[in-house]
Amino acid sequence: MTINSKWNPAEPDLATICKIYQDPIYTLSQAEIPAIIFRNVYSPEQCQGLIDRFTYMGLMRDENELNSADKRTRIDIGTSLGNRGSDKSHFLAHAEATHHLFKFLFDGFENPVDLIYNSLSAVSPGKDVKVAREADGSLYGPAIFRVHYETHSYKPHIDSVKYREQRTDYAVYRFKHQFAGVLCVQNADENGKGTQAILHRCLWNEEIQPYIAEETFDQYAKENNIENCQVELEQGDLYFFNTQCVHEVPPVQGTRARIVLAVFIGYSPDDNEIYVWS
Ligand SMILES: O=C(O)CCC(=O)C(=O)O
Ligand SMILES: [Fe+2]
Repeated sequence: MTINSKWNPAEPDLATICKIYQDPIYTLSQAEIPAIIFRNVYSPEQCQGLIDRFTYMGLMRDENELNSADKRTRIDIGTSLGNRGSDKSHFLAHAEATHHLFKFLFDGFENPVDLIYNSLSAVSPGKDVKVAREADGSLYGPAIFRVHYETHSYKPHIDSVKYREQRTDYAVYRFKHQFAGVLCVQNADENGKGTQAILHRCLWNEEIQPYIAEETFDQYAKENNIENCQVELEQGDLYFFNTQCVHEVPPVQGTRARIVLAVFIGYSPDDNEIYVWS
């Protein structure tokens, strides 16, 4: 660990972040900071309005409904490359349907997907931020709502179309770095602190892979004094992090779902395009 380098996120707003970092997204690609956090960029009233709409439309399970026959601990609204990418034509058709849905899904609200793209643009000087696409123009899903119910967790992992999924047949494979953007639409556990992500100051490499595979990363991190950063989010906060840093989200507790709007992001310092997908 380098001396004098506490691993703190860049926050809370664009003006402050840009005063300190000339090229915030580059700084994030080097894992010099754990995250870029925009506080309070989407109002809690609008978050609640969207949740009500999704529930009435049957897009997510009503959390107040006890003993539902639906036992899924995660429900997606959108198109996941991770889950659907093995069948490319089906993935792209599903993504096209998501684009249609998202054309009207936010009517009457500020468009939260645009908010993520605009925020990303603002911290990425000189880059053109666009929905990920194949050479023929077909688009990936633009963003995804993930509704996580009680017990759902993400164990320590990384996300990488390059190093983990090896999606050589997708255009996003070209990027050197991958990030995630996550807007907190609802925190779990209304009385407690919610279920908050933990980012480890540890970029993935072959040597740490066994600890991830064997689910002993937490012990490895302790033994090696690996710093971490728990990103305490409130409803309406947005954060970006480097998904090549090992990260995790502890299990959701209680009946309130943890709901996020999430994207993945492909970036190379010498590429003027940034691709965003889900
Ligand atoms: O929900 C989050 O805050 C992060 C989830 C995650 O690990 C991911 O998007 O890959
Ligand atoms: Fe992840």
